[in-house]
Amino acid sequence: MIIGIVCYPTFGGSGVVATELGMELSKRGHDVHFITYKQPVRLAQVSRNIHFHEVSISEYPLFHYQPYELALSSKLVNMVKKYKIEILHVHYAIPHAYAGYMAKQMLAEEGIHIPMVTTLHGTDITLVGNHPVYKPAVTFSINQSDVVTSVSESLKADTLKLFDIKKEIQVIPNFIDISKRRMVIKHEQRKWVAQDNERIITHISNFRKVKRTADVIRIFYQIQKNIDAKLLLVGEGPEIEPDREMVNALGMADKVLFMGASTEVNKILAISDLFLLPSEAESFGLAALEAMVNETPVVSSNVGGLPEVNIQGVSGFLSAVGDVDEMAKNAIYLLENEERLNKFKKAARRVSNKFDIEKIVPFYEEVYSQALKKQ
Ligand code: GMT
Repeated sequence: MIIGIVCYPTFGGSGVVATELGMELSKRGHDVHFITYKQPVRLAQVSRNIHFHEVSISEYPLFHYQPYELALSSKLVNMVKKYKIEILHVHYAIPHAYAGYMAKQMLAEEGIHIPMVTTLHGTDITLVGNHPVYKPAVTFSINQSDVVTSVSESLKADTLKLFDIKKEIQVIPNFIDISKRRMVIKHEQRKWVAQDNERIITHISNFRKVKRTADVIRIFYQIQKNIDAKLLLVGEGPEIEPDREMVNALGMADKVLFMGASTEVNKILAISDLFLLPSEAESFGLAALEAMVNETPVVSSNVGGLPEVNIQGVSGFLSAVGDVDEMAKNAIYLLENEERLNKFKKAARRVSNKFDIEKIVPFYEEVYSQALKKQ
């Protein structure tokens, strides 16, 4: 198949999933065209059957807001015609499903009928899409998609609750390439950030309010009072500066490392003993899955799709949002006993097997076939 993938090219989970999916599809013999405003960060390199087409916007002083949707839908029309793309797969409803629908309509005028698959990722539904400013356009573009998928059962339920959806929503969970992530360098690398006697606790996110990174720091504050430990904070976002101030105010500057937006996520997770994800909302929690595949158990909140990924008492523990005391207690319980920690590490890895890329990507291929049949 010749597949056009539209996504955000940044470090966010939806862009990561779209990029990993495209790379796997290309390995499986499909021709994949990424159409977005920048080369996706996880797209290692373009190859014979992976292509990247940049959507550029011509700035004009009259516009307070540059019309990205217009540029994207025009680019989609041109790329579909030029490369004979057979199917469009848009990740994140806003504005991709809307731009995809416009492209479909323009192409139909020329007798080209192309199906569109929309994958809902989370904030496009629960935080942004649900806002009255966007809601009618989001509802419309989901209903106009030929196939709609969501990354968890929980997100499907939220979508049906929040929007008037007439389409069936198929759940295809996020995935991970299990074969790529068997790191054997754990002990060598951990020396760079921690002493042998220290546990390494990690949090990775885009440091937005929804991630409750202040809770990460509060949990760690309690942990380090009981256990020698370092906290690695990986990522960038609006909460970084307030978080830095909080760390300093709590006198933990020498125990907390701000690592920035790293491309070495797997190496960092491979040396970690525990992953913290106390989010306010999380449709899936790809970062938790990435931790688990690296044998890092997870202490998280119990919102959204997290209970579908992090299994209570097996791969880690889940608590109510904001219950910092319970999360800290669970973290200490895991970290204080070597044998117990190792048991959870192995179990985390075992649970992650269920989400192996090789098991999940065929579901997308199946969805593409369904969508093509609908034309
Ligand atoms: O987590 C974020 O804020 C980024 C966001 C995105 O769209 O890139 O992540 C969402 O999609 C990820 C991939 O499907 C999910 O793993 C995240 O749980 C989801 N984030 C939220 O629901 C807050």
